[in-house]
Amino acid sequence: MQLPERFSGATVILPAVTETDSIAQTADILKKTSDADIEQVLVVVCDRTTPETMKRCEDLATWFGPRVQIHQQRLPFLGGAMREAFELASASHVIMMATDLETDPNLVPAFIDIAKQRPQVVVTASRWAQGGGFSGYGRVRVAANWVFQHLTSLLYQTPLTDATFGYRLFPTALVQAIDWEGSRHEFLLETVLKPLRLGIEVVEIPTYWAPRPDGESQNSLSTQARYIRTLLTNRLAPPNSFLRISQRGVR
Ligand SMILES: Nc1nc2c(ncn2[C@@H]2O[C@H](COP(=O)(O)OP(=O)(O)OP(=O)(O)O)[C@@H](O)[C@H]2O)c(=O)[nH]1
Ligand SMILES: [Mg+2]
Repeated sequence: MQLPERFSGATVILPAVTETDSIAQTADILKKTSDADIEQVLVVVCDRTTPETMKRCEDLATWFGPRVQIHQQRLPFLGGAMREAFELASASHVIMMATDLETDPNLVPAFIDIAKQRPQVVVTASRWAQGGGFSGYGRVRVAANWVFQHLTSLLYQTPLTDATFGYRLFPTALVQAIDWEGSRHEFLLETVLKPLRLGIEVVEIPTYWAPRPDGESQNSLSTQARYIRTLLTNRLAPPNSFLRISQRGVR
């Protein structure tokens, strides 16, 4: 795997199912804060994407012109969407985020600043880092999240504080070298566990989480139960098995 020597541009991945106004707000912020650094805007839609959301996705060309690519996913669920987007990414770095404003687009310049200084690291947003936090997440959910984060730190021997939040920047070569497995939201967890076990440095930046202003979450309790399996299997398997066969032995 040949990690990039420098940051030359970002592919921003925007998955969408039921979002409307938040797509336009995301685009506004991205354009205002990071226009010059965005090389590709990869929108991923599925058969559950509503006609109104689809229309809002098509409108993204108003902000980004030919940089926008709308991809109809073939693999199901959020993991499938992200895995296909990773394959299509063409910039040196890729930013995995959402269109529901839960991944604060104002943070994109901070991700990119780190990538410019340290092009080979993964950058991840943390709600538990000093300066971050939650509002409206629910006390039980925050408590369960805290327990899960501490279990992850213990099992993976890492000081990172937020393994489940799917707002990250990666070198594109890294995500294209890994043989990803997760199909639903547990994929978000997998995207930090596999790089960690491969010995890739992961840097955290704090973020504040607030619930989405429109549309519906696609995450469910049964999906969240899959996180445990992801946590254990990625701890037990040998790291070399995480790489595509063509990448093994060439690190
Ligand atoms: N293309 C596509 N996008 C998806 C799919 N599932 C979720 N998304 C999008 O991915 C982003 C995050 O999904 P959410 O369902 O809000 O999940 P979450 O915010 O991680 O989880 P919660 O905090 O539990 O709501 C949103 O922009 C969704 O529209 C999917 O199957 N396909
Ligand atoms: Mg969400």
